[in-house]
Amino acid sequence: MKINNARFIAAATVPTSFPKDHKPEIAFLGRSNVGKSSLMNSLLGVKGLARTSSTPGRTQTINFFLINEQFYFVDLPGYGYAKVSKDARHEWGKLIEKYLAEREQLVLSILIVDARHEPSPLDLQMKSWLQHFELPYLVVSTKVDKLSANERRNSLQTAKKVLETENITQYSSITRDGIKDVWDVIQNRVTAKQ
Ligand SMILES: Nc1nc2c(ncn2[C@@H]2O[C@H](COP(=O)(O)OP(=O)(O)O)[C@@H](O)[C@H]2O)c(=O)[nH]1
Ligand SMILES: [Mg+2]
Repeated sequence: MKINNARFIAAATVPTSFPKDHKPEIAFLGRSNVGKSSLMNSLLGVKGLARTSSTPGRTQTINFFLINEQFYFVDLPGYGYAKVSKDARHEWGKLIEKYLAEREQLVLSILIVDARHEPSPLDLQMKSWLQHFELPYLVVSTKVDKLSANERRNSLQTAKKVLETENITQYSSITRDGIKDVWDVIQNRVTAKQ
């Protein structure tokens, strides 16, 4: 897809601040530091739109980026950050749950996992959740540039087994390996909605 325009629209802490123009939304979720911002930036071919950072857990807002005036990338706060208080985690859960369960214009959820590690129980829980709500999803296993060809094969096999899904694309935000597959899925879902 040719990106003509990508811009930040809103950082929301409550559903009333979500955009109201009913454009299709693609949500990105995954544990803190998994490479979520890097995935979004590399898909768009920009640097620094969705902020990348080495201090995980900083983003506690739902951030909306409008792409080509047509659809949104939605950056959900990363989960599983140990230093966040129990209360903050609870608030996080409620906001995300509300977004995923009730957002009508959500056409695709992209769950990001780290190709170097076995997906965690929280990752599996997120995937089960998406399935439970019958939300179309794609798992993107990122950072494959760090793996050898053999490790890549094993990583994919393990991720499929642990997450109990075939719906996984391997990716690298550095080499942009897998970018066509991810965009194909996004584009299909965006057009399906229109
Ligand atoms: N080698 C490599 N590093 C990556 C990749 N994606 C993200 N990173 C690094 O992982 C760290 C966390 O990335 P970030 O996008 O901020 O993660 P987020 O917290 O999930 O948004 C940063 O140091 C990135 O440079 C990738 O595909 N390959
Ligand atoms: Mg981020």
